[in-house]
Amino acid sequence: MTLLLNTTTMKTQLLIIATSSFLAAASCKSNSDSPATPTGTTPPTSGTTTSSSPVETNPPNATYSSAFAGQTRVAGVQSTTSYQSNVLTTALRSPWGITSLPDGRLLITEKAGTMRIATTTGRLGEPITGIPTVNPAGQGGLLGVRVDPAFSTNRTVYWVFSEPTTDGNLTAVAKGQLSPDETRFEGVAVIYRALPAYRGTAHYGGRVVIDQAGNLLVSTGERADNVTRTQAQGLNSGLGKIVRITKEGVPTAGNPLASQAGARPEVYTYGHRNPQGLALHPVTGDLWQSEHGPRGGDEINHIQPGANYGWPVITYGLEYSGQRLGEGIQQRAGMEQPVYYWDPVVSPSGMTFYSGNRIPEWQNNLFIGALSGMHIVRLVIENNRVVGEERLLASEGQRFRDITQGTDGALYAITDGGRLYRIDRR
Ligand SMILES: [Ca+2]
Repeated sequence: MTLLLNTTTMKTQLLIIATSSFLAAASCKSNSDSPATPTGTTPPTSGTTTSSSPVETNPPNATYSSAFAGQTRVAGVQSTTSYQSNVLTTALRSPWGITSLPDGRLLITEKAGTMRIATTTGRLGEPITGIPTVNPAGQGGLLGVRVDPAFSTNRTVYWVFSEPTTDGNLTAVAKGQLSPDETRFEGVAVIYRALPAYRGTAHYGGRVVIDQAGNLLVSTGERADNVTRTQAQGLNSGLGKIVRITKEGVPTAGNPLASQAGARPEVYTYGHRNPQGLALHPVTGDLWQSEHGPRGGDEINHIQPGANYGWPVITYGLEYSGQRLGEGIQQRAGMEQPVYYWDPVVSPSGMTFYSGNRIPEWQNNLFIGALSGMHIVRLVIENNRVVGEERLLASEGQRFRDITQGTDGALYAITDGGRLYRIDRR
């Protein structure tokens, strides 16, 4: 597919149309490893199979002990419902964020600064114009995306991006209205900037979700370097935070830390490193988050307003040099424990809870794209604790960047390599 990716856009579109049906047929896989069933049928089974063995079999980097049972290397589980994955297209260019439009099609950002609409059969639209310039260097680019709950009437889309400024780069949020012909964004405005800017190209965070009250919850990174890292603990900095703002970009009234002296009023939680995943629980409405940790410290957090999530003071990981981080502590009073962590890391990125009825055993499970892990994580969660972990699509060899639930109840996932997957009951 290298040739396809290097062709002109127009030729690419034609090739995609021609190849998508082939891909859909040829790349259909299921959760069966049986060579006797090449079309991917899984023998019917019932009941949840729980293995006592964690899915991770490699040794950890650190020798630290977890704070509670089930915080890492929980028992492995295996889906018993027969499901399949289809590659709908391979022609995306470093896709980063995916979300559903009300009509079921998918809106997808591409890192270099473009956004496209994909049908659920994998047909891609032309890049939508009118998007402010992004700095795509390093980990930057056009990042997370969500559509307004009233998109059908207001056509409004919100996205996160790395904005180049004269002082450096920063994580910014923009919004615009998709034109009726879907070719461009109109009335585009940058509504939030996580200050200060910094001359680096790593750890932007970059997800956005819209809570039940209609506020934007946005994750920002601490920009990676030692000189900015400590700003994750500073309430006067926009780095290493989850911020809560209105659709106009104004700090939401009643934000939990706004009354503290010197605190930025948009801060919702702090002490984050590089949070690339946000998702709202379909039953409780609570915010959950994934965060890239250091070597051995990737986390899932259950977000409590105003709380401190500890970075860089506490972590289960090490510096990438192998040295301990700071005081080498994993717990401190006043700092939240992750609900779950991975050592070695899987590099958790975009995520979603499953609330569909296509695969009932997946309901309220958390699905997370893993980059270095090259699979989709499925976490079974009960009473806000992880009780089971499964790795999906591990044989695909893809860096999964984001995953969302379609209006049809299927899961749709994108990979750094340009693939769009559909995952559904078989
Ligand atoms: Ca933490």
